[in-house]
Amino acid sequence: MPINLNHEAQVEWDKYLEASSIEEQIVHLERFVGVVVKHKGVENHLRMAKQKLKRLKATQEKMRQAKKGSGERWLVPKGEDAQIAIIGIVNSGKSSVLNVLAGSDSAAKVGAYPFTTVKPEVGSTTARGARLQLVELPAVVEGSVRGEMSGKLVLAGIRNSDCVILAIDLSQNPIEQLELVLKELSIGKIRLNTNRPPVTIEKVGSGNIQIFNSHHYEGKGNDEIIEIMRTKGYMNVIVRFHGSTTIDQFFDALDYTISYLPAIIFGTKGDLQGSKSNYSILANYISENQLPFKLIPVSSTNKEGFDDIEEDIFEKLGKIRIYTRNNVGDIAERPIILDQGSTIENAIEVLSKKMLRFFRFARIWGKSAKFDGEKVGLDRTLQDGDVIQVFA
Ligand SMILES: Nc1nc2c(ncn2[C@@H]2O[C@H](COP(=O)(O)OP(=O)(O)OP(=O)(O)O)[C@@H](O)[C@H]2O)c(=O)[nH]1
Ligand SMILES: [Mg+2]
Repeated sequence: MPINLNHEAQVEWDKYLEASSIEEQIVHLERFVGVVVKHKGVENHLRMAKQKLKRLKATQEKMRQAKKGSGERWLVPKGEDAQIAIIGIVNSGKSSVLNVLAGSDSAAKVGAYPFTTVKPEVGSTTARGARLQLVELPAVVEGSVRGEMSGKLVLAGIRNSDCVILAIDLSQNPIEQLELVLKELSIGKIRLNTNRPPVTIEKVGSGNIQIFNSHHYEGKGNDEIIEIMRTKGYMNVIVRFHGSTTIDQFFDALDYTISYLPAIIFGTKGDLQGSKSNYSILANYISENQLPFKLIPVSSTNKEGFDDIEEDIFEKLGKIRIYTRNNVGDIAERPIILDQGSTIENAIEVLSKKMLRFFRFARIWGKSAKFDGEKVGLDRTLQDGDVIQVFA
């Protein structure tokens, strides 16, 4: 935390914390390093700032390379709090959505012809203080999973993300688009808005295959479970069912290569003719088939429907915001973003790994505090909006 900073340095530090892009962060950190008046009290802080600067520059370079995009550089390195993949069939309005969400931070080419985007396009935006890196991936097509139109790279790009925006063009048949994308993703081992199966598998030294709570299993019982596990090469394991599990879910539970990602559907081109009736058709289809998707109609051309979208994305991410407080009681404006269930230790890891070694205790305010300023250790679980002060 900033300690006894001279005014110019404090100003740059605050601007760094509020910056909404890597470029801005770098500018303010560089200025901070340039203007900070050095004394014993700021040594650690300065060292941390320099390390951050180095990391940011490395990330920036990687992003530059990814934008240039040779085959191997397709995976956009994560430089922000979360990476959001914008996906959909060809011409569904992905680049247009990216440009609206990222504003001047993106200049993805929009074209009336198919496959305008052939490499990932990157932009960024913020949601409740979290920095979101937006990555438009080239279109998902029939056969992506077999490698059509760089399909394998597209699917790898989706797996690399933390959340998916699926663009469905409301001026075209929406159900065909949804089915095509979900089919490719499903074969490509990507599950959207699907919980992991409620099964845990623990490898043990001996004892064959032991099964607990098999009454939750909706298949044919223990013999079938054992047979499936044997064919998958399992020897000595404890299998626990924590809730009702179908056979398909059981197969999924045994496959560690499946990715589970939160997702939102954008119904795009809401200003075009026929979009209203296609919206209803898609909404009905989603509810009749109990598909777990929120459907948001937007028009990139008219910039309509985007008002609450950052909120929706933040909600989907399952992240929490933690604010830090310095020794004079100032609370940082920009939160650090952590996964739900994170602890004080996880927060400090983000702030500075070194701080962990010299950790004494922390004080905490907010939902996780029994009372304001409660003294806690590294293992205290945090909740959204908590304020922490670290003593090291
Ligand atoms: N009327 C209208 N047209 C749109 C809207 N969004 C996109 N378009 C048009 O749809 C076409 C495709 O838009 P893009 O944003 O390039 O779509 P894309 O999914 O990125 O396309 P590819 O990268 O080629 O797969 C362009 O002609 C856009 O002008 C919208 O909200 N309203
Ligand atoms: Mg595009």
